[in-house]
Amino acid sequence: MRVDVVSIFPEYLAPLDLSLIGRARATGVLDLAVHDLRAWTHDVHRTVDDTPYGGGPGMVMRPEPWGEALDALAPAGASPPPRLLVPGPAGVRFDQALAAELAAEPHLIFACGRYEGIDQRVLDHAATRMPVTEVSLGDYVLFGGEVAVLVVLEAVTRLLPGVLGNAGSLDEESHAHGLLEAPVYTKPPSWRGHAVPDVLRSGDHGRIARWRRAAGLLRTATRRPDMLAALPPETLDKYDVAT
Ligand code: 6GU
Repeated sequence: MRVDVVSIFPEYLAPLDLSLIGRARATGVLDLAVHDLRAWTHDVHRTVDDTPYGGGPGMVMRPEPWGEALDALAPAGASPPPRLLVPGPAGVRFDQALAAELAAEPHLIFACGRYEGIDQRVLDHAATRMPVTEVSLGDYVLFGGEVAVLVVLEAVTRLLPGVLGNAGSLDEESHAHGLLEAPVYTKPPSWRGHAVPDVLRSGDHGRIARWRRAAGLLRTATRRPDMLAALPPETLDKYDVAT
């Protein structure tokens, strides 16, 4: 997968060299480039922002540098076109389903806004050339899109083939089936007076699977009733009702 990130703070994306994302880059699974938006300015001050039309607080990112950046990174007529992602609090909520969708794309471009955001015409014009998705991490406000890019790329990269050693962990994890995962334990069997649940040490794989299912349901019901309500009823089985 090819990924381009455009930001006025490219250093903010330095963690993308680390850990499993760094390894995905080193092995060629992820071909990622971070670009400084100011490379596409032409004035001596390398201006990227200006005051908002209509008044109001803060500054808005001017369209010209963004237009040139997208011309350079998404050449006209590219097929398939890249998908443009614009992080911001007004976007659609990022979730595991969107992560899976993005993991299937050959080329993503992230446009990181700062200040009050990017002039809307940049998105409107880009949408005539490629799919554009504004994406939000949740209901709170950040300074800019850079941290969201770290989050989205981490969620997407671990879904790319060959990145996770054990692909089975993708299937069992929280959110994979619309439920939170059960708590996990390792050795020792008792620690500071807290014991590991006996069932997990029983060796009975059927009982263990049912315990994990029930524990995941209980967690989901107490912490995320919205997720429980969204579960299609046919995904509940007779054990869920019985335990
Ligand atoms: Cl993606 N960007 C900004 N600036 N604020 C946010 C966000 C993104 N998601 C939640 N708040």
